[in-house]
Amino acid sequence: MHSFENILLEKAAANVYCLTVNRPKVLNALNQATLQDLAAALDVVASDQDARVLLVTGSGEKSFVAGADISQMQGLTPLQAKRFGEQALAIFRRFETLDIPVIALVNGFALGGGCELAMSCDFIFAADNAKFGQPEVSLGVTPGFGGTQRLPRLVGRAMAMEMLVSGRMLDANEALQRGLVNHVYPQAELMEQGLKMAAKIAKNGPTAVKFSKELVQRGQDLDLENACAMESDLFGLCFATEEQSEGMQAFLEKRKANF
Ligand code: DAK
Repeated sequence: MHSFENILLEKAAANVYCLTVNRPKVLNALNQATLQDLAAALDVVASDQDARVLLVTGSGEKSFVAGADISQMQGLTPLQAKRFGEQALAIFRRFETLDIPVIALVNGFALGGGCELAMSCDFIFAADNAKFGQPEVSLGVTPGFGGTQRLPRLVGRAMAMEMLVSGRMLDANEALQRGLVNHVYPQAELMEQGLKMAAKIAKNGPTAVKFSKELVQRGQDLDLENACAMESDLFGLCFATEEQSEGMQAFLEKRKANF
C-alpha cells in the first residue's frame, strides 16, 4: 500500500493496482494537492513492470469524484485557473497514455472534474447509484479538464451539448444507454466486477494489450488509412515478442498460454 495524503494506492490483486481518491468529507473533490498525489501515484504504477491493470475509484459509497474543489477554485486568478486546468489535463492524459488499461469504477457522483476523470480512463463500470454530469455552467464556468472534448467523443455531439449547456445529470442506466459506461452493477458488486475484468485482462499477452490500447487511443484521432497503417505496424511488431510464440504455441498444444 502506497499512502498519499489524498489518494490510496494498493495492489488489489497480483498485477492489479487500485487507486482511490480519498477525500470523502468533500465527496472526493479534486484540489491541487490531490492532483499532485494522482501524478505521484501514476509514477508508481507506470514504473512497475508487473502492473497489468489500474482501477480508479472514490472513497465511500456516495461519490466517485464530485468535481474540482470549488472552495479552492473560487479565488483563482485567470492565470492560476489556466495553470490548474493545464495541470489536470496533463495528468488525466496520462491515464490514456499509460501502458496498461485503466478502468474507472464510478461509485456515485462523477461530476465536473470527476466525470472528466472517469472519461480519461479507458472504460467505465458504474454502480447503480452513479450520476454523471458537467454542471460547470451552473457555477459560471466551462469545464476545464477536457469535458467539452471527451464527452462528445463518447456520447455524440447532441447529447454532449445538451449535458454541457444544461448541466443535466445522467443516471447510471441512461449513461449505459448512451454508451458512456460499459456496465452497471449493484454498488456492493462494483469492485468485485472490476477485479474480475482486471483478472481477465491480466491473463492476456501484456504487450498485445498495451498495443491494443495504444491503437484505440491514438487511432481515434487519425484518418482511417493512417490508423490502419499504425495497426499493421504494431501487429507486425507483436511477432517480435515471446508472447506471440507462447500464445500461438499454447493454442496449438491445447493448453493455456503463460504470459
Ligand atoms: N468542491 C468542494 N467541496 C465539495 C464539492 C466540490 N466540487 N462537492 C461537494 N463538496 C462538499 C460540500 O461542500 C459539503 O461540504 P460540507 O458542507 O460538509 O463542509 C460536502 O462535500 C458534502 O456535500 P453536500 O452536503 O453538498 O452533499 P449532497 O448530497 O447534498 O450533494 C452533490 C451532493 C454532489 C450534488 C453536491 O455536493 C454538489 O452539487 N457538489 C458540487 C458538484 C459540482 O458542481 N461539481 C463540479 C465542480 S466544477 C477550469 C474550469 C472549470 C473547472 C475546472 C477548471 N479551468 C478554466 C481550468 C471546473 C471543474 C469542476 O469540476
